[in-house]
Amino acid sequence: MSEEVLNTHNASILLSAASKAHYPQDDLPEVALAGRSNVGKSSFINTLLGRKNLARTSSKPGKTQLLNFYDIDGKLRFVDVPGYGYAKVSKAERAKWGKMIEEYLTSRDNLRAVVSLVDLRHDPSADDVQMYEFLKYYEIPVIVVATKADKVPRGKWNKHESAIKKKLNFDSSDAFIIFSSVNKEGLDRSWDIILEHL
Ligand SMILES: Nc1nc2c(ncn2[C@@H]2O[C@H](COP(=O)(O)OP(=O)(O)OP(=O)(O)O)[C@@H](O)[C@H]2O)c(=O)[nH]1
Ligand SMILES: [Mg+2]
Repeated sequence: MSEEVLNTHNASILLSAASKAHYPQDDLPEVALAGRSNVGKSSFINTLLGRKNLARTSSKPGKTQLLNFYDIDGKLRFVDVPGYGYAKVSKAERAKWGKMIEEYLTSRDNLRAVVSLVDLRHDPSADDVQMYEFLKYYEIPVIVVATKADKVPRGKWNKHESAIKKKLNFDSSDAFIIFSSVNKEGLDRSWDIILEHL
């Protein structure tokens, strides 16, 4: 599939689901977005779809509570996953979150790849490392997107990229994309790599 056959602006929220029984029942390919709360998952979706606020973004973390399925031109779906690592979440809620995301990632046949978002400015958190290891363990194709690149001077990108890769024990056969929702750095490459996975 290429961007020529995919009208990326023809996108809408399809449904929100907490468990398998509520997932869409067809075999369209899905790409899920995972990452720390506030890292920019919803902004990434909006940027790729050229929309301002289709996926709800917030400066308050922990806003996305369910798996949100977005339909793109009836051909592909993005699945916005609630962010992890938000401190003000109870133990019980965290456990519920863990079950929800694990169920989706380990059982969903539609899943083609996970975009694992990290913040280009910082070393990955323990949760980031755990998520990457989880995806590798289950052999789920992963695309690492280092976001908020507009906040790091271009001359320091390489240094930050190396630090992130080292901490993740990054597999050099995975894609690594430097991205910004503010200036659209990495937008074309993100689409190219996502479409390669379908
Ligand atoms: N400067 C800059 N800010 C960004 C970028 N991406 C996201 N943000 C900001 O970061 C905040 C969080 O973005 P969201 O897209 O809501 O993050 P999220 O990962 O979906 O957060 P949760 O839904 O809580 O897990 C918002 O204030 C965004 O405007 C980026 O590339 N550059
Ligand atoms: Mg979000």
